[in-house]
Amino acid sequence: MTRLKSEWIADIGNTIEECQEYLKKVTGRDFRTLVGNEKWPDNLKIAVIPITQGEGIIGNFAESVVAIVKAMGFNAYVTNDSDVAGIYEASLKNADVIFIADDKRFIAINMKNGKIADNNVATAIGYVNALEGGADGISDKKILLLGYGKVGKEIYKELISKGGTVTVYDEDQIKQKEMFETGVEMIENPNQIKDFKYLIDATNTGNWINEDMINRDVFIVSPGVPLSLSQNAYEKCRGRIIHDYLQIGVATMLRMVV
Ligand code: 2YG
Repeated sequence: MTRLKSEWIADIGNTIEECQEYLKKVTGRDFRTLVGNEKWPDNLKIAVIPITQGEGIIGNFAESVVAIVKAMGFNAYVTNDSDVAGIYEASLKNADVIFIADDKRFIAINMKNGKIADNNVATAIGYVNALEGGADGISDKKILLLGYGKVGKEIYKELISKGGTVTVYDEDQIKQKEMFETGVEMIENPNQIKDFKYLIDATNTGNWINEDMINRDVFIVSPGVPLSLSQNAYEKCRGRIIHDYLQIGVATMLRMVV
């Protein structure tokens, strides 16, 4: 799981509205409707608590989570205190949901009903739903999943549950062996990537896909950070690519706990 860099998320706060508009344009869904149309509570108080454990606080992280939740129409703030004191502060202020992340886990906890959402699972669910919206359904589509790590495996489960026909590409020989033994359809040659119109990229190596490696009509959703596409490949896919560092995962975490 990739540790975010402060500079990757520095602009989330001031581009969150345009990000949501782009998501709506490309998938027909916004942060509230990305994963189903269940009703949302009228008002929610959300606290984000900075956590100093391990490698410590990432600049812009808590503020970005607040910006995303505010763009969904809810009241959100970063606690003055960090860590346990911050959790206590949030409870004194009657927070309905708290977001906390250490070096190993990023979770949301509903303080009222005890529900917990993990960012890996939420990111997988959110991105599969973004693909479903952008591709206008999954069950009749051939999809290539790039990367069979923590998030990739969650995405694979979600795609299969939605009736998708999934092929996986992962360069790691151990993962290839695991996929072979568990009957996961796979390709081993990256030159076959361009045979697929629908891609989910869950790899965490940046800048390894150039424009002649992808299908000219590709629709790609990319939870993997940093982005695998080269700059010109990314430009070529404008309007047919969904990629962010936090937004879809955070929106889905909130959906999962309320
Ligand atoms: O509170 C803080 O500022 C830090 N303790 C946050 C640390 C987060 C570490 N985890 C990551 O950077 C990513 N796994 C978060 C999720 C990336 C999007 N999938």
